[in-house]
Amino acid sequence: MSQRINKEVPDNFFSPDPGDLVVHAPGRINLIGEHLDYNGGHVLPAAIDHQLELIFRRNNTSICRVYSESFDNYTEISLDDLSPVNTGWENYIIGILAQVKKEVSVELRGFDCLIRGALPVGAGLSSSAALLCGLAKGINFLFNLGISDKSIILMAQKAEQEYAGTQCGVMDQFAVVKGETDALINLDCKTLEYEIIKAQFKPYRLLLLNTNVTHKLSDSEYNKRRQECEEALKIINSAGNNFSYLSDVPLDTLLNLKSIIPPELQERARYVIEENQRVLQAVMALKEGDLITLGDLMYASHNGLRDRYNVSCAELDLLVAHAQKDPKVLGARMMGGGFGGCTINLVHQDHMDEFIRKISQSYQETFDRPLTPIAVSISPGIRCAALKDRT
Ligand code: GAF
Repeated sequence: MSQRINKEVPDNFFSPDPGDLVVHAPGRINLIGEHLDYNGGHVLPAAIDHQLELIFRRNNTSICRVYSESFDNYTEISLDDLSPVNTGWENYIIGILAQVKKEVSVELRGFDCLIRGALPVGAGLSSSAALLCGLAKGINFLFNLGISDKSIILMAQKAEQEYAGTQCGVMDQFAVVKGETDALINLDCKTLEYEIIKAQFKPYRLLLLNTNVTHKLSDSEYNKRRQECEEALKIINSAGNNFSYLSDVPLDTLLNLKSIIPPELQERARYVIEENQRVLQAVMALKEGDLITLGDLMYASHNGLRDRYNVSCAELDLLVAHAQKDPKVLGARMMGGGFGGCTINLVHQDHMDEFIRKISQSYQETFDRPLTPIAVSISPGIRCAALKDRT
């Protein structure tokens, strides 16, 4: 077990000065294409203007000292012992340090890191990918390690899988690192090839609605869904097929094999195959400026996640149903792993306030819980700079 040496922030913990390295690590949205990354499908994420700020300084020891101001969490981790611990936050940090250590041939040295700003945890905005990629990018920059973006993305994914226990795909890390201003990433998760698509939503805007129901993916059904998909693929291939990913299976093939696939697995597979088609249609709709079709695809995506993939919940369903009745909202769906978190909505810019007012009231009355609206702009992925030069 790794030793947690200290709980209190020590007096000699650094106060940032203009020469320090600052890394901005954003959260992400996903317009459509949920649970497709680990099924080799296409996804359509983007980085957003809500972010963590990580400030780094070398400390010339073999200890990494990390303090999150917003959560008032402090930890010290020895680079000589990177075995997992019981608490979540530290495990992320240990996990990415272990990945970086494995990746580079030089000896890794210690640093101090102050984390400011916050992304809501469990809201489906990928706060963990922002933290992991932000740390990896910062360490890479601080020690001039020459690690490529692609390796950073894959290392952050591995850290989450091995140290936090979520068998996640690659979408979140990719969006956090590769996001561009006002653009969506049409990412093929099988090859990691991607296309940048201009996000032209005017006069509509993206609005997230946070249910404030917090999921913890590793505790939830997320890993189970991944296993179910692997199981469905195995059965399909046992009938003489040789597909590498579930998203490659034609719908007809699935339907013809109904008699050998348990009903629940059929539903999971059907969702994956249909959602992948929806992403490709959404890409076309975006390129043609057809926001009505895009919105319809978002609603269809939500229905699939609710009825076939079973990862929605009453709170998310109410929000999407409410949006669907409103003619000034073109599309809405749950976003991310599910079981809580946010919906993503495409709302007319002149109607934002009224929509938020009415849906918040209905949400509060039904669940006795506040709804948190988060208007988002699509922003660049991770940036590193000296604190004095930050934008
Ligand atoms: C979470 C995971 F981390 C992603 O990899 C992805 O599977 C997503 O849920 C669902 O699309 O954010």
